[in-house]
Amino acid sequence: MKTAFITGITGQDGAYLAKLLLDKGYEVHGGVRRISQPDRVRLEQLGIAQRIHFHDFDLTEPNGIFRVIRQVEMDEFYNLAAQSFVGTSWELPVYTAQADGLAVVQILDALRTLRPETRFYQASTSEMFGLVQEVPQRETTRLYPRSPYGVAKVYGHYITMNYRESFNMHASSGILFNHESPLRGKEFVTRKITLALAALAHGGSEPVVLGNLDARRDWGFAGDYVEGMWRMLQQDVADDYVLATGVTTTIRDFVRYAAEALDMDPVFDGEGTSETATDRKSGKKILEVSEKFFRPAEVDLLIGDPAKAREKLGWEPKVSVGALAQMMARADYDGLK
Ligand code: NAP
Ligand code: F7E
Repeated sequence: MKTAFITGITGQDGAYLAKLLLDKGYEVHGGVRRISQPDRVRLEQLGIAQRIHFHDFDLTEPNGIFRVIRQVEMDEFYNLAAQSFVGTSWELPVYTAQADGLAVVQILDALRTLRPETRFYQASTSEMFGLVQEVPQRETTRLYPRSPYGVAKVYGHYITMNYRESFNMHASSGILFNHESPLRGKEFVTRKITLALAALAHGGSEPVVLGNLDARRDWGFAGDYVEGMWRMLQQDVADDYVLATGVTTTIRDFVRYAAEALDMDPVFDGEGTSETATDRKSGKKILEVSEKFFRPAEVDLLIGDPAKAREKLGWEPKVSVGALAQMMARADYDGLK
């Protein structure tokens, strides 16, 4: 039986990855930070909370990182914990740099010292491409991050490569494009949309208020992406891989897909902050735009090329963006019943 340690196990990806590894027969350990009201709701929703060995863990505490790596006899270490919300990274830039950048080298260095044979996964991101220098984006595309989050993740990405090359560690970095699910945090745009539209479908009257509707994202299903993370650590040689669908969609079209899944017929009207959407069937306003949700610097277009992952890992995304919007909208509709 293999043993895995997952940081960020209470998050969206941590929950799906823990489930995948338990299903494969792993012993799963997870790092959780101290908060006033422990919240393991995603792990409970997947019915696995009781099967996980929890450890106190905070990305900003180097001594704790060292201690947990000494204590747990692990074969694989998945570093999924992060300050993962791009918008907040402008408000908490130093904390974001510590959690998403410096903590990565603290983990790698503890592994190098205590358990150099452990296989390591770093949660890198398409946000590193930012102002994209190539379309579609692949492993070799030049990085141009556009937020403190993206900048911090670039450090985590390069230090993972550096420890692999310097110390021959089995350290891989997954450059994952946006991936969503019914377990997605409520502040991310897809879940914000599906929750608000589900409430409207239940008779509510509050439209969803969004920022830039023209941004494009390459959205996949989180359940598919954690399978790719695991496959990276099963390779003989560590490497970096893009996981993406190769399809890009505007925020506006995601609203359209989610609304249609809830039997609405959205009609968009106006431009910029005056744009709205109305459901033709009920006559209700379902969307407004506010300056408040625009970012100081935007990532306008993301579209990934997952050819290397397909070829080397045999990885394929299985859920289209339309099916994803439908899955999330229906889950929120049922959840609000
Ligand atoms: P998420 O749902 O926001 O989960 C983040 C996890 O990190 C949570 O378990 C959170 O704990 C934990 N965490 C945050 N700060 C911490 C700290 N200081 N110490 C210890 N744990 C801390 O994120 P996700 O969507 O699952 O993403 C997983 C990883 O992939 C992140 O590194 C993210 O940046 C990266 N990523 C995500 C995507 C995506 O589209 N989802 C794409 C590319 C890369 P709490 O539960 O206590 O908050
Ligand atoms: O924004 C636009 C916003 O917050 C997507 C994280 O998992 O994926 C995620 O980062 C787009 C942006 O995700 C609203 O301006 C419009 O263009 O859902 P998001 P993100 O910033 O792409 C990457 C790959 C990660 O690594 C991150 O950890 O949607 N947008 N209106 C809005 N976004 C939000 N959140 N809220 C709005 O009202």
